[in-house]
Parts: sequence; C-alpha cells; structure tokens
Amino acid sequence: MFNKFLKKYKDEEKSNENVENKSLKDSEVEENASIDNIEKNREGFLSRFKKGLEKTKRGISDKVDDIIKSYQKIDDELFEELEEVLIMADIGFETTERIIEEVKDKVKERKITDANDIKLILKEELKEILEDVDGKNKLNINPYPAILLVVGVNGVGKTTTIGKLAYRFKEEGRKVLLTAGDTFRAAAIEQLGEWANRANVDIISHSEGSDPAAVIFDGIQAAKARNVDILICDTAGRLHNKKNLMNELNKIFRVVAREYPDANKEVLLVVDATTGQNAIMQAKVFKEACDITGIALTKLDGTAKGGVVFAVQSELDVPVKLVGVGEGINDLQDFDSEDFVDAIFPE
Ligand SMILES: Nc1nc2c(ncn2[C@@H]2O[C@H](COP(=O)(O)OP(=O)(O)OP(=O)(O)O)[C@@H](O)[C@H]2O)c(=O)[nH]1
Ligand SMILES: [Mg+2]
Repeated sequence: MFNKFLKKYKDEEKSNENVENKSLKDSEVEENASIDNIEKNREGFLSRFKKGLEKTKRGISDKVDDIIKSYQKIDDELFEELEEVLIMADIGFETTERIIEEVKDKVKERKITDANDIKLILKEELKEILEDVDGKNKLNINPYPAILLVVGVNGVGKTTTIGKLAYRFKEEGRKVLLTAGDTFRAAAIEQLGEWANRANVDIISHSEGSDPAAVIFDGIQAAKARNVDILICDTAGRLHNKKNLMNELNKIFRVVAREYPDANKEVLLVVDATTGQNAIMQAKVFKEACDITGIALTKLDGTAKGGVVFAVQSELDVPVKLVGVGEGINDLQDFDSEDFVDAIFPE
C-alpha cells in the first residue's frame, strides 16, 4: 500500500515538473516536503527491516548462492541441498517440500538449464506462498472502534508489541487505550505502564492477582466513555496448562462479545521467531483455544531462522500481520510479503 502512495506522490511530482517556470506556492513546498518525508520514512523503514532480517538473509540467500555456485548443471543433488537450506531456515518440512516440487516443475516447464536461474524461481515461489490475498495480512481495525487482544506464551514479546503498536497508532493520530490484562505479576502491569508512558497513551489496570476479564471489562467501559479508537489488551502468558489457558481466554472473549459487540476484533497471537518450529506448536495450541485472527512474529532480528514465517503462514492458515525486528519502539512493521522476500533474497 505504501508503494501505491509513493507512486501517486511521484506521479504528481512528475506532472509538476512538466509545467515550465511554475513557481512553487507554499502549499506545494509543503507537499514536496511531505514527499521527502514519505520517501525518508520508507527508506528508514526498509533499512531497519533489512538490518533486522540480515541473519535470515545469510541463512537462506547466501547459502543458496553458495550451492548454486558449486553446481554447473541442475540435478537431484542440487535440489536436495536447496531443500536442506530451507529446512535449516525453519521453513518447515511440509512447506519446503511444496516449494521444491513447484521449483522442479517450473524448471522443467521453462526448460531451464542454468543453475543461476533457479534463484529467481525460488524467489517467485516464496512470494507466492506469502501472497497477501484480499489484504488478509492487514490488521482488522477499521472502522473504529477496534479491540486488539494480544495473546501468547510468556516471554514472546506481547507487552513490547503492544507498546510499539500503541506508539504507532498514537503517531497516526488515533486515540489509544491499553488494558493490563496480565494480572499474574505486578511487574507485568508496571511494564505495560512504562510503555503507556513512552507512547503517551492511557492505561486501565487493576492490582496483581485480580480477574483479567474484570480488567478488560473496565477497559471496554473506559474505551466507550472516552471514545477510544483502539483498545489494546495485554494478557498473561504464564498459564500453567492448556485448560487454564482456555478457561481464561474464553472468559475474556465472552466479556468482549457481550460488552463490545460493535468493535472490530483482532486476536493477535504473538510468537517468538527464535523458537522456530516451537512457534508453530504454540500457534496450534492457541488456535484450539480461541479464534486467532493474526500473528505477530517477534525477534526476527535475533535469528537466522526467519523462514518460520513461511511455515506459519502456509501450515496454520493464519496470516502473519506484524513482524518485530528489534526492541526499539519503531521496530515493529506491518508484514509485507514482497518486502520480506526481497529483504531475505536481495537478488
Ligand atoms: N530483539 C528483539 N527483542 C524483542 C522483540 N520483541 C520483544 N523483544 C524482547 O523480548 C523480551 C520479552 O518481551 P515481553 O514483551 O516482556 O514479552 P511478554 O510476552 O509480554 O512476556 P510475559 O509478560 O512474561 O508473558 C523483552 O526483553 C523484549 O525487549 C523483537 O522484535 N526483537
Ligand atoms: Mg508481558
């Protein structure tokens, strides 16, 4: 979507250049400044994104390059080595098999004999797997009001992701409210409070050990009374077993359905990319406990196994909507499949 905006602005810029001796009015100067800002933001965004994905790039693209260099002709051994690289990058067995079969078919179809051309086909396949059909990778928050329930096991980055999101929505001019639904530890409430301060948004919290559904109930009442656009609710990751988890989440979901029926709902499962295939297991458990509508994949900057994005999207049938590429407040990006594949496969 960003590309479309950029193109629109660039087209306008071009048509402006065609008018000879046209002096710039104040509004045009401002517009040009905003074009510069958009381009700068886009550049900053892409460079942070690329930097965050550097390890995954080395784990996939650089290794594929090495293999291709060592093979003159295309044979089964080459495909076996490619398969190994993809599995090592945590793309997952099933998804890797699918990709390799498709690549083999295309090589045959297009009568490709030069090993160098395989990379392009591989890139095509990776993009296809992540393709955003009907904008399903976009957060479901429009029209407002919206409620975002953020779930996931402990330590995956839920609270951090909420903080980053709050900051971003606030910067975009939205009215944001946070709810400290992780009442398991006092520190969790404090941590969310710190993020609320940083993002300069309000927070609703109760004391440690109180009922999470009751905090979320209060959050919803406050959101309605204050005309909040986006209410974001933290939840506890430290639940001892699946039954506890299901009970607690079900209770929260009942409150949301009853108290905020008109709000757009997004149930965001946060998973930690550095845990690789374990992230897939967690997602499967949560999918049984509640209707996950999207995944935020965090800590992609800390792993060479960012290939897990492909496994998540193709094996779970839940769209990846956000990716975390660092601990900073700006290190959360909307997931864009084109940008992602281009970052891990630059050529
Ligand atoms: N490098 C990196 N670190 C991250 C990212 N997202 C979160 N973290 C770090 O992961 C750690 C855990 O993050 P939290 O947000 O506290 O995780 P949580 O899921 O809320 O954890 P609990 O409240 O214990 O369930 C923190 O040190 C964060 O800074 C990311 O995208 N990249
Ligand atoms: Mg937390």
